[in-house]
Amino acid sequence: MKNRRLTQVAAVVLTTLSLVAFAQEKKGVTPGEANYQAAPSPLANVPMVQSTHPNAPKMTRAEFDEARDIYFQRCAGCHGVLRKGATGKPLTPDITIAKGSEYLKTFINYGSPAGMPNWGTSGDLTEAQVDLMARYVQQDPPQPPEWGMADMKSTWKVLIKPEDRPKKKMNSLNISNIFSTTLRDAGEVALIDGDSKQIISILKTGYAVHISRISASGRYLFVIGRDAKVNMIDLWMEKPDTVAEIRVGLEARSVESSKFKGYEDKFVIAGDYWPPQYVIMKGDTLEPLKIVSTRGMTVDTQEYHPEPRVASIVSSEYKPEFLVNVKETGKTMLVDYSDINALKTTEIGSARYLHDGGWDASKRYFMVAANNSNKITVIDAKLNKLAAIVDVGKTPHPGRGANFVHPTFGPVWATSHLGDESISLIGTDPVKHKQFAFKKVADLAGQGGGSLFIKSHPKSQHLYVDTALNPDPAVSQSIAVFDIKNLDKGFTVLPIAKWAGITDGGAMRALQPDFNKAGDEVWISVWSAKDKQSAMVVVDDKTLTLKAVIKDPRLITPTGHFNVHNTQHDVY
Ligand code: DHE
Repeated sequence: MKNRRLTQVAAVVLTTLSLVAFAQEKKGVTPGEANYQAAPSPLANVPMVQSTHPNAPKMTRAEFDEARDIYFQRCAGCHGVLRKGATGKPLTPDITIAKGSEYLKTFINYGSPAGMPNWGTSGDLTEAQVDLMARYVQQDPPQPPEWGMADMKSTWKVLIKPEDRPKKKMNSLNISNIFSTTLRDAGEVALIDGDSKQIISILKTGYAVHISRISASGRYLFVIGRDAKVNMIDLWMEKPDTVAEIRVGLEARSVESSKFKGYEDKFVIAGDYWPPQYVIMKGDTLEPLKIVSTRGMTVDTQEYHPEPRVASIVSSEYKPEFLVNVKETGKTMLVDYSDINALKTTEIGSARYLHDGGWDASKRYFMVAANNSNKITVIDAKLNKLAAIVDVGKTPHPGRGANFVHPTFGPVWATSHLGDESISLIGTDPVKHKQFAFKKVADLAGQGGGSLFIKSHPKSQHLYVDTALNPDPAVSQSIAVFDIKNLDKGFTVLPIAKWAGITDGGAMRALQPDFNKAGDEVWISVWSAKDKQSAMVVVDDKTLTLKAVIKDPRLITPTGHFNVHNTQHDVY
């Protein structure tokens, strides 16, 4: 008892002494002021976030939750759920704490020509949110939950059973010339009639819907949201609508259906960013059948990676196989679905950070960007082999790329780049142009870096290149067009955003040229901010003049748009 008393007395003496010392040290600070400064903080009962890194800046729980929401909506796609990096740099605390808040705030605010958007100066994030994000990326990355069969089945709905669907097409639409148009921030797709340029319908889909793909039969449209929600839309219905839906994960980018002869429309596959896995589903109902994890060793250092995200997926016409491209491990998995209960997978290692890609004109070779490795890898889908790895420009981003016949090099496949203005051409004819096959045969100089998509068409003599993420509005709002027969002449610039006649579009971006079925029109999105007017601009491919502008208040943040015929048959 006596000791306790003594300790209490000592504590009082010490506190008084320290207050006096504090008062002496801070000349002129009266005890009243000192008390005031010592007032209890309102934060005392605010749940704080405690990182395992002592130097991580403090965050309240509410700040952490707000920042986490922004991170998963805006940043995870490039930097990964666990912030291990991919198209974007790794943002793990060992790196970010060393950089410090001021450096991170500047980077988030201004972005970089290598593809990091200027989140602050573009108005996407407020100053306070930039500060929040700079502190967030210095905390331990939260690990989201897994998403297994039970979770999938809890979200799986067959809204119209196959047996209750139309036995023949019930509308008078020319469905092969419909454009499935992503309305990114609205979580919808607009089905636009390619002939009349009228909006047929607007369908609710997943959040920040990413891409559309078409079944082998051309009847079903599959759309996947960044939230991994897949909608299966029946284009034969009187009014095309969703007949089945499912959430295959917490985050995703890719979906495809089986196209090999005898397996048309039999299976659908979707690839997740989180959890890192792909899912094979029944082709007519989206019933989940097989979940396969992509966690594993990286192709280069053979070290384990906890979050190898599934990037592009294509369907082989040579074999009953899906080509599943895994970003962080740098592997293309050729998944043989002929026996769903005995999946055979050929694993082809190439280069890390596989992203988007497309077939060459023969549809035998899959050309896929290993974007952060500045390479295009070529997968031979007939021999299940790596045909080549080709060094190209900085951060290639082809979308599905563009095929055309070059006057000298014969059939080539082209990619543009996020990180520089070059457009790389790769020879793709190992028979009649053997010396050029799977080598970079030329670099064209485009308008600038920040390019996302490039496109041509067998019936066109033009090559269209966007530069949607270029920091210069004159470049990001226009499209460069090359004459394939006269590439040395350079490019013509089409002022797409200007043609749209939008004055208050804010930071508009001309995005993703996509041909119509006939190959005589090119559709381009004018992607404005969510609260600004956007548009679809249609260019006459023969004259390179404006043919139509589609403006409608329902067209909110249109980004990717996919012509049914060209997507179904991989025409690009
Ligand atoms: Fe995409 C394709 C991933 C940002 C529009 N995008 C793809 C594919 C992947 C991917 C893996 C290939 C799918 C396939 O072929 O199966 N995209 C990512 C990202 O990780 C990234 C960089 C960041 C993110 O947060 O998602 C990203 N993508 C964007 C955008 O900001 C774009 C421009 C606008 C939007 O809608 O989000 C965008 N991505 C597209 C489009 C395609 C695409 C239009 C399909 C191109 C095609 O021609 O097939």
